[in-house]
Amino acid sequence: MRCRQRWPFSVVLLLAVLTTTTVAVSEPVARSDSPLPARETSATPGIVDFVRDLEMSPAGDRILWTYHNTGDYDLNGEVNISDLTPIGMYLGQTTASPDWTAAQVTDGDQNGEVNISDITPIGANFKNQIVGFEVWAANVINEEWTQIGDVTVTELQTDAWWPYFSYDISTAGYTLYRVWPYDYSEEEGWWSNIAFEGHNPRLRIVELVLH
Ligand SMILES: [Ca+2]
Ligand SMILES: [Ca+2]
Repeated sequence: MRCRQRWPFSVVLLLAVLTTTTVAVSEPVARSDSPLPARETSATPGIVDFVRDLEMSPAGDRILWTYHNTGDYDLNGEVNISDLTPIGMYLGQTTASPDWTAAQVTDGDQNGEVNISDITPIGANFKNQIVGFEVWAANVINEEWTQIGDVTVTELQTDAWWPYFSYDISTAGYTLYRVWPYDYSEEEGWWSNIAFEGHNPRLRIVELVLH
């Protein structure tokens, strides 16, 4: 009797990506209304999802922000074919699952479940990259900003409700902070919001990481 051959799940996912999704690369955009220095931008590769939730710790010794690069399910900074693996790993997980904190990054279409439809964001964001973030600081918003450091995706932290970055500013000596994402070709994304003492846009990272 002849047995029907079963294909590995990863192969099925790969075929699904190649046949059902359209590859689209976003063009980076720089802010034109910012007092920060302007930069040249060009097309490809794409860098997306600027930081909206930069915040300072209550002690004033750290700035923190979450990581968002839709389709980068394995959190290595780039959306590519390897991001199919986490879909297989977390397939069927929902918001009710005990390990949803780990699985939720793979819910790329944000419908509350990891399933086959989460392949589509991989195709839609294919090759989008975030290699790291420059950290810039100033004392007055409209005066000169200075780059004081750099944080790479390899420093991503995963011990909270969502992957995040943390940068030590305890000896920096400034009052205002922003971060600026960049990719392999040093294309830049958008400036983040400004973090300063006493003003945190969401406090969600601080609440859940530091407490
Ligand atoms: Ca990836
Ligand atoms: Ca989903």
